[in-house]
Amino acid sequence: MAAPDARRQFEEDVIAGLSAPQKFLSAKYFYDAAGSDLFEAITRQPEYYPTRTELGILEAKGAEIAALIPERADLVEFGSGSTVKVRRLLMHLSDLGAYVPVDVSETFLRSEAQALATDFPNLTIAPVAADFTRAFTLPDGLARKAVAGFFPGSTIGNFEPPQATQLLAHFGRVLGRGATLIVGVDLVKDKAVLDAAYDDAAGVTAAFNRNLLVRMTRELGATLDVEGFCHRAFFNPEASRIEMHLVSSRAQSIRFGDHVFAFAEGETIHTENSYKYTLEGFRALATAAGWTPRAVWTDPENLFSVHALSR
Ligand code: AVJ
Repeated sequence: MAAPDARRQFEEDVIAGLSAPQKFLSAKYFYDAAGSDLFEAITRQPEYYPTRTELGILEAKGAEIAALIPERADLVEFGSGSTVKVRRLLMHLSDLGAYVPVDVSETFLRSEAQALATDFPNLTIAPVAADFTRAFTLPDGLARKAVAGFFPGSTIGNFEPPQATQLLAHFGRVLGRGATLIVGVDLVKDKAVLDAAYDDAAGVTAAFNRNLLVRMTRELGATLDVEGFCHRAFFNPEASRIEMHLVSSRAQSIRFGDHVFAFAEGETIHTENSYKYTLEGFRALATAAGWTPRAVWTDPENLFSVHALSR
């Protein structure tokens, strides 16, 4: 993390999170360079079904999904990251106005846009470096004949349901009247399948979770024992979410600067929630956010869903 503002923000959030009765950290801190690589590795684990299942849906139903995006529309992708998924739509959208990837990582945005330009030479690409959860404006010069949004990956699952509603309403304001929104949403399923997806046998998700501790030592100069915490992930059916925690295997403390955060044996840092929806549950959430559910596609096993909404 280069920017001093970003470092200070991380420090403030660590202090606030480790001072709470139930210690917690925001899942957004998983994604430094090492964490992003670990996430890519998670998506290749046999137990982690979401990425390959969503890609399968986009592969099989891409033409149908693209048919709901109006001609000459500008397509805005929120938190674009890699362009693997949007390519499954772009191949069916020869008359797009512009593709507008929105991502906080400016370097990644540039390199991905470059690669996409090579493969889709007729596509207008207008990247925006911004945090998609905050107010931002679409680039000048878009035709805006119609506007569509794309939000794959079940990233929506990282938000508490009221915040997820607010986020979809925010996308509505960014995209404007008459917009279409395509959202990927992970589904409630057998607990054993969910638990395994977030606790793979190879230990990649465990390393991803522990990377938060590694970041604290490297970026904040924290003194802590990374090996003194273990990974715990489980589906909480009452809250309909996967919870990830770092569990202290003994009484110990994390220190940096003048701060000392004491842990009892078994005490946890809650590091992530990943909400799982039913089809009806997600439609209700979208409706509360001012969208009208139009269509939904799932895989044959009903593991994952892709929703088309309009407003
Ligand atoms: C990127 C938020 C969709 O919740 O499945 C994967 C993150 N965490 N394994 C998810 C994650 C642990 C992932 N999302």
